[in-house]
This record gives sequence, structure tokens and C-alpha cells, in this order.
Amino acid sequence: MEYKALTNVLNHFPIEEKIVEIAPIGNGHINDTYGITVDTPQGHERKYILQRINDQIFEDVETLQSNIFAVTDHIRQHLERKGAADVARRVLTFIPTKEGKNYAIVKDGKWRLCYFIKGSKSYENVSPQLAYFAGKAFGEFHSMLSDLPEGVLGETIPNFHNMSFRLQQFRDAVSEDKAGRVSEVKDLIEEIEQRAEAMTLQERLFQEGALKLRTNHCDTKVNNILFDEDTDEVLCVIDLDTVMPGFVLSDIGDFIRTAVNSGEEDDENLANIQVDMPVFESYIRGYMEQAKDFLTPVEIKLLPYGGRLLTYMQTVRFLTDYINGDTYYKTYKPKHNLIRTKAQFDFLRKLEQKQEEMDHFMTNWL
Ligand code: ADP
Ligand code: GN1
Ligand code: MG
Repeated sequence: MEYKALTNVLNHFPIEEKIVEIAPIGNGHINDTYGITVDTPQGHERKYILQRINDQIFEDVETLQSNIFAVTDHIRQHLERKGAADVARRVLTFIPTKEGKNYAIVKDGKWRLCYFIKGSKSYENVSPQLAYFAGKAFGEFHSMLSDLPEGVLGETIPNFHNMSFRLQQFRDAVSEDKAGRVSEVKDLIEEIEQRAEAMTLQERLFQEGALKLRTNHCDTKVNNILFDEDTDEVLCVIDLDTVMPGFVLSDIGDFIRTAVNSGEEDDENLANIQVDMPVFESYIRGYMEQAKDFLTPVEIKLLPYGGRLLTYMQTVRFLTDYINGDTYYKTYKPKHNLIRTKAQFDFLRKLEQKQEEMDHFMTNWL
């Protein structure tokens, strides 16, 4: 987007400093993110993050932004109560508009602004040491959100991680075949259907009362964690658009899907895609240090299943989008959603081969 248009957006926020640079940031598939560098009157540089919220996907931006303010306030209170150091870097701080609203409505969209967390970085791939820190961070995130009163958070995308619903969308896409791509992906469709029964276990367990709803992040890709540039410790969890009631497997699962895969989400060279067991084990160790007291044995046992489930869900979602003619995810090359589908499916098969080893690892906590 043009510099001039972005400065117009910034005019809605109480920023008086001189803008030095505006640059796109990150690899998100949904929102548009920019880093804004300004000069303070004291001659220091300061940075903000400006994001255009994708309101095709997040239809209720009011609820979305109210969730994000509620979650960040709640975490800030927890950190202050326990006397944590450096609170400004441990939770995102969003800046209301000049009119006191929690996002700005501008001609070409809906925008929010927060402070850039200084001395932070995010990774696309992690070492076992970073995975251990990440596990602890998500354990702490879940534990801090566990006393958020029921009803505070709205569902920003209904049925977001409901596998039965995602399969329904997939089947609808197949029967409509809007983009004429179904014949090309017949084999993949068949392989997805073969796993459908096993992959809707979570919804069945919930109906039987064996799984409970918890507040979840629902997008725990590895690049949604900020690490300290110098010490590599986790500062905070970001990208809070999808924080909502859900199952704990979602958050463990999406980290496994991204961080335990030594290849890329859209890797065309399937030989790069391997299950990194040391990363898996370190992450689970870090997570369980924080979470062993509040997880039920059913949840603990199912954590590796969560990795397969979220990988399967992502495969189904990418393929659905491919079949629909690429209307949901940003794509950067021809057949990008099909390439993503194949890479995710390959990782799923490789996770399936490690099922026994992963399940055995969980017996440390059972
Ligand atoms: P997207 O929806 O595009 O994934 P994110 O909110 O995850 O958007 O931001 C994209 C990237 O921008 C992150 O992976 C991180 O590197 C960087 N980033 C986002 N917010 C901040 C922040 N407050 N401070 C520092 N870096 C940030
Ligand atoms: C999207 O915004 P981003 O890139 O962090 C998507 C997630 C998917 C992910 C796949 C709102 O996340 O659900 O898991 O892409 N977000 C939404 O990489 O659909
Ligand atoms: Mg992100």
C-alpha cells in the first residue's frame, strides 16, 4: 500500500512523532502488517505495528478488537500482580484512536496500532532450546487466561477449529467444484476422507463430556511468538485475532504442525519435511512444566493427536481454498494452496509414523 495512504491511516491515532520509515512485516496469510519507525522529540527511534484487519474474514471487527483489548488487559494484570519484570515487553499494548475507539475505520479498511516490542524477534523454525521456551510460554498463556470470566470473549470466527465443520466446508467445495479443480485432486480428496472419522474425535469427546472448553489462542504458529533478541527467552505471544473458547489440542497442535516440521509450510521439496523429535520433546517438556496441574489425563494423552489433527485440519483448509479458487488465504505463486496442501499432507503422514513414539513420550506425565 502507498506511503501516503498509510500516513492517512496513522492520522487517526495519537502519534505526534515524525515518521522515518514504513515497511511491510511478516508472513501472515490474512492481515496486512507494517512496521512504522518514528523519531521521538528526544531523538530516539521508536517503532509501532500497524495492521489492516481482514474484514472479509473477520466480519465482526468490533468483537475481535474488544477480545484483543480484554485479553491483553487480563494478561497485563496477571503479570503486574506477580511482579513480573519488563511488563511492557511481555504483553502487546494496543493504542486507541484519537476518538478513543479500539480500531480505526478508514476509507480502505479497518486498522489497529500497537507498540513494536523492542529487542524482539520471531522465527520460522526453532531449535529444541527455543521450543522449550515456547512450550513454557504457551503453558503460561493458557494458565493466565484460565480465569478470564466466561462470556468476556466472543467467537471471532464461529467453528474456527471445529473439524466436523471444516469437513463440511470441504465437502461443499468438492460438490460445487466452482473452479473446476476437483478432478485434479481426486487422490487427495480420497485420502482426506479416509481419515475423517478419526479426526473428528475431539468433537465426539466434547459431546460425551470428556473434553472441556478452555481459552485458546487458536493460531500458535511458531512465528506468533516473540523471543528476546539477546537471550532467546520468550517475551510474549502475539497475533491474538483468534483467541476464543476451544480445545487445548488446538494450541499444542498448531505449534507441532509448524515448529516440529523441519521444512516449510509450503515446501515443494518434500525431503525437507521431517519430524523433529527433539523439538517436539522440548516443547512438550516446557509446556507440561506449566500445564501439568490443570490438564486432564485425557488432554495429556491426546497432545500428540493434536499435532496430527491441526496438520490434517490445515491440509483440509488449504485444499478447500484451492478447490474454491483461492478466495481465503493470500497466495504468492500459481497453485500455492495446492503446494501447501501437499506439504501439509506429507507432514501428516510423517507424524502418523511417529505416533507410537510420541504417545510413549507422554507417559512421562500419565
Ligand atoms: P499476521 O496476521 O500477518 O501473521 P502478526 O500479528 O503475526 O500478523 O505479525 C506479523 C509479524 O510481525 C510477526 O511474526 C512478528 O515478527 C512481527 N510483529 C508483530 N507484532 C509485533 C510487535 N508488537 N512487536 C514486534 N514485532 C511484531
Ligand atoms: C492463518 O494470519 P496467520 O497467517 O497467522 C490462519 C490460521 C492458519 C494459518 C496457516 C484467521 O494465520 O488459521 O492456521 O494461516 N488464520 C485465520 O498458516 O484463518
Ligand atoms: Mg502471525
